[in-house]
Amino acid sequence: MTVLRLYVTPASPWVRRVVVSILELGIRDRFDFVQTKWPHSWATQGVAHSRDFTDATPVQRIPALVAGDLRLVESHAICDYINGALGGFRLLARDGEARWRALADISIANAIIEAQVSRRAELLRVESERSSDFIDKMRQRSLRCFGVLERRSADFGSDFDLAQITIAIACGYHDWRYAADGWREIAPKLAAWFDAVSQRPSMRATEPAETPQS
Ligand SMILES: N[C@@H](CCC(=O)N[C@@H](CS)C(=O)NCC(=O)O)C(=O)O
Repeated sequence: MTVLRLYVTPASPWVRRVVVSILELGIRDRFDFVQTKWPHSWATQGVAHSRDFTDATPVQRIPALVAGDLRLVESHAICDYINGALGGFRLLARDGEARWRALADISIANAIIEAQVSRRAELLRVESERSSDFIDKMRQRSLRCFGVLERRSADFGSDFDLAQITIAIACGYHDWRYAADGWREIAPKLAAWFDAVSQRPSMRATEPAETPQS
């Protein structure tokens, strides 16, 4: 059986959606997780990475997956692969209406995560180079999307599928880095749903933590 090598860090919401998917599918033993290190300068500068990481991903971002001679260098491709090749399509329908509906929610949650990570990179710049306009744009985007997910949450089913996983990770990252934005006040039903799913073993095992810098 091929061991799959996944490059990770606990601070990354993109990594977390992959790891939660793996844990939810009960296939952790198929993977070797490789912890990566990132000085805060990653936000604006190239980082000196190990040879094996650079071989795994020319993009030099995480998550990255090596599965034999296959290399997948972004979280959605990795989740799609895990779901189809190893998970019997249990987290995301193979095709049809259920897939399109899930992708609609995933694309909103992904937009929140993109805004969160872009904002984080901006905040890591030296203060004199930071754009408060850009930070505010990312904040507004996140909050607008949380507002839409609040309305969607009334229709959430009981399956913790890839759409729900990605939404939960967006909520968790906002609590971790940007709680002062007040997303919970904008989306109280979503927050209550998130508090419940946060108790799942997969979510508890992947709570965000800072990345080792060296
Ligand atoms: N769209 C990509 C985004 C991956 C991403 O931005 N990862 C961040 C960590 S949260 C990263 O590796 N950043 C390092 C860099 O941009 O140099 C995905 O879904 O995997």
